[in-house]
Amino acid sequence: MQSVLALIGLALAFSIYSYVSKLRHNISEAKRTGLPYIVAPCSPIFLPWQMTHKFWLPIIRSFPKSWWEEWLEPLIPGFSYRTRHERFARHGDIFIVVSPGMLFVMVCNAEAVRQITSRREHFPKLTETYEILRQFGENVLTSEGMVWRMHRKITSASFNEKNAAIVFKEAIRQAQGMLKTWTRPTNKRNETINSLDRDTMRLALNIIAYVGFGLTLLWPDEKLPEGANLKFAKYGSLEPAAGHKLSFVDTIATMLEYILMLLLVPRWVLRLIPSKNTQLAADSHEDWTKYMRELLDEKIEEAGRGERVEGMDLMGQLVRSSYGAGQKTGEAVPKKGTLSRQDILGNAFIMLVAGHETTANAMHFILIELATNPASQRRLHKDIDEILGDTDPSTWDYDSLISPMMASMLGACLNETLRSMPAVVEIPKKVTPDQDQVITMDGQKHVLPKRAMISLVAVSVHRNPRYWPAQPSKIHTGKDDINDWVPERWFRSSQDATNKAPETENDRTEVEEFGGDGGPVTSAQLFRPERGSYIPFSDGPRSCLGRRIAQVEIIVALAVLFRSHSLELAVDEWASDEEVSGMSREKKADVYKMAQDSSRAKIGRAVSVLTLKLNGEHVPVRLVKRGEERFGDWVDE
Ligand code: HEM
Ligand SMILES: *[C@@H]1O[C@H](CO)[C@@H](O)[C@H](O)[C@H]1NC(C)=O
Ligand SMILES: *[C@@H]1O[C@H](CO)[C@@H](O)[C@H](O)[C@H]1NC(C)=O
Ligand SMILES: CC(=O)N[C@H]1CO[C@H](CO)[C@@H](O)[C@@H]1O
Repeated sequence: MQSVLALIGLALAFSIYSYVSKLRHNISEAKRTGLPYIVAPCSPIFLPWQMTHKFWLPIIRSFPKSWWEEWLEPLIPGFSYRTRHERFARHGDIFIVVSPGMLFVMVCNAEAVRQITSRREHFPKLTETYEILRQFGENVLTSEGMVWRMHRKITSASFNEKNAAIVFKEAIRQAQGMLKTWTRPTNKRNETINSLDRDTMRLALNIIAYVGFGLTLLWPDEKLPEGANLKFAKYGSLEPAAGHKLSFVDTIATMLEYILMLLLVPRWVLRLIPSKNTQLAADSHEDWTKYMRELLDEKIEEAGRGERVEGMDLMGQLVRSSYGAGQKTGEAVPKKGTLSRQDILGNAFIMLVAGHETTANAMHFILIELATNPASQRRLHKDIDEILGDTDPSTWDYDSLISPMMASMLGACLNETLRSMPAVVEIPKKVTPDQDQVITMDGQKHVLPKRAMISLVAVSVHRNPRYWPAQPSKIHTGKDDINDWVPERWFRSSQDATNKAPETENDRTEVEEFGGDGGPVTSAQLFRPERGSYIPFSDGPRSCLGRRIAQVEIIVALAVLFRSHSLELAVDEWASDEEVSGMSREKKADVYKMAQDSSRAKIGRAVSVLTLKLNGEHVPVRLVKRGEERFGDWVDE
């Protein structure tokens, strides 16, 4: 008995010794960097902590504040969106969270961001955080090194201006589909829309299915447009195809809805749990795998026959670059040194994950913010009228319109939403495992020790007053507007901004070499954030491949909606339609103010689950024809 106790005591003493000595070692490593640091009992990404923190928080907080005040906040999941720029204002543009397990470097400095994103080999992606996304196959998002180079080279070929123009057309069609479901004659007029989140998800899904697979998906009641590829009609159908439990659309939508469950829990475990949700999740996964195999086989056959579908069709392009025509006519054979079958499936899946929720959430937030900020919406209307007049969307021409649209309120609303609510709130990187790396900040050199983890905190660098000139807030008296949604800031001339660092020739060629460039628009009157201070799509060779596509589809959808309509916050919670129509302007403004406050509070409570989104809440809105607004045409004048 005594010897068991002695053994336990020894083991305990040893773990304390080991814990303390690891911590001391890492503290001395942190000192070596010359950067500010805080010491914490574990790292912010320590999984057991992340999973159990809710249990510990009240216990920790019951101790004197001075014991935990310094380190606790950055350890609580959701820290960066919740605290904006506060912690960096306190510790500095970069600070390190030191724990026995690792150095975790939080970065909110444009100069450092530029170096870390451009030196890909020195600061590789922290691919471990994406491990769960690899189970459908190796792909461009989750790989590193030579494998990544090959994937990036082959996938980026599709992301060009020609395809952006094709997506422009499809986005018009899809946005019109969404508008129709909102204005159907069967809908009661002046009806509150409670489904913005679902509808923007559907919009993004329909567009990404087109981008990824060349498929034309429909809105309820819609018919296939002329010239659509009938062979693929089974995927566009709202009924399950033969041998499937779900329709293709439902398969994807369901799978994406349960994505975390599917990625974390093995399928056979899901099958054992007798709940509707787990069974549905497992079904969607099974159906997805089947649909994808069938689609891939069809595309390989097509490639063998030398055919191709019209449209963007990323998967078809991957197949064509990986399979050549065989000896027999119509036979497709794999090419050496290209993507395998599994690789193609992996990339197809990752394009959906990377391009669906990100775009949908951006669109969702833009719509809510426009309804919450009627003055900005009026300016948007004005810009749309100037650029597009009352031309029919089907006549809109990508080449002549995309630049003026991007440089108008359409682009400003998008840019501002991705500034304040970036889909990816923190971009994970690390220092090479075998060598320390030096970065320069404000003329000082800092050694970042090998194996340190890095987080480029997008949401905080987007609110760093050093890079974002602010004006007095119109919403919160006595504060500046850096935390407000103000698309107009994109029209403040860059001359006002200090520290303007021109991008170097080097940066340019790197982006072009790897594809995914944002296009040529520049204009002297626009605010241009310093490079590295605005990273919703990350930057450098590993920046977002779909950036141009995402920008195009979002501003086109906005143009289609707002050329003819206004979006207002619904005020049902505070007053009925009858009450509103009997109100004085002052009373109406008060009611709207309550809806605005409520909407802003919900946005403030957004959480990041894979991407940043509303936390199970929704903001009800009303779509009205322009000229029939109850509030939108005068509130906040
Ligand atoms: C508003 C919409 C979008 C946002 C905010 C966004 C943001 C990002 C960010 C921040 C990254 C870097 C992630 C990291 O380094 O860890 C990224 C990578 C990527 N994105 Fe997007 N994205 C959007 C839309 C899209 C779309 C529509 C597609 C595809 C059609 C796409 C495809 C990709 C791919 C393939 C990568 C990986 C690139 C690589 O690692 O080489 N994204 N995106
Ligand atoms: C928004 O950002 C894009 C680049 O990402 C730029 O081309 C466009 O001009 C910006 N729009 C405005 C109004 O600043
Ligand atoms: C909808 O609201 C507008 C603006 O208040 C009003 O003019 C119109 O009559 C309403 N339509 C119906 C059907 O209630
Ligand atoms: C950056 C760094 O030095 N991190 C180290 C902190 O301590 C642990 C445990 O000793 C090491 O594994 C890390 O490499």
